[in-house]
Amino acid sequence: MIVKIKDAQYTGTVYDQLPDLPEFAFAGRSNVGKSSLINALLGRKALVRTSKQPGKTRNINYFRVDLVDLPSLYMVDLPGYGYARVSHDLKDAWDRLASRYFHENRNLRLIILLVDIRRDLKDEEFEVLDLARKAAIPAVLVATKSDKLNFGNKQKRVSEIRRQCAIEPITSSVPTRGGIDTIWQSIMDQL
Ligand SMILES: Nc1nc2c(ncn2[C@@H]2O[C@H](COP(=O)(O)OP(=O)(O)O)[C@@H](O)[C@H]2O)c(=O)[nH]1
Ligand SMILES: [Mg+2]
Repeated sequence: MIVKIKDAQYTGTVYDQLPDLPEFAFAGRSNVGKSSLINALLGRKALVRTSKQPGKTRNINYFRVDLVDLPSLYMVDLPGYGYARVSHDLKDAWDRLASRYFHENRNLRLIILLVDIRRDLKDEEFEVLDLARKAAIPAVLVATKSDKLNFGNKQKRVSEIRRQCAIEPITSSVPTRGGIDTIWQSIMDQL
């Protein structure tokens, strides 16, 4: 690991009065691996609750991270979108929450958008990229679960994703810790 973590803890939601710190937000559809990736970045097994608990992840959750010799920051777990049957109400609620979060937040330094390496980008991903662009927030794209593909297929999917959005994705894998250092580097570049 290229950074040393002093402490990492859940500190509350977007509705709590939290001290101002730089924020790094993780976005992506449900089950893409957001919580697992945050845990892997923090070297924790289960600080962030993983797997399908839709009710638990509707809020914007803040995890405070204290680093050795670097400023403290928040990793922000945005609610997953794209449930199998998204109701319009749920989609509208997500759009409002996300749009306010992106536009009314001076501490937001970077959007880390996750997409499953096996899936194509859909409207929701383009919406997130668009929100980031309009709010002038830098964004990186992470293609998750790369351990699910062999080398050749991984290359194919990476170029397909790059073609779809003109962004070079960072491939990640929680079990092999692939991509973790590169994602930390993108965070430190904006810290
Ligand atoms: N093989 C593999 N499985 C992963 C990876 N990341 C997450 N998962 C699994 O995908 C499922 C959803 O992960 P979770 O982190 O809860 O997704 P979230 O809904 O985006 O927060 C869980 O069963 C994880 O164990 C990965 O890099 N590789
Ligand atoms: Mg989650």
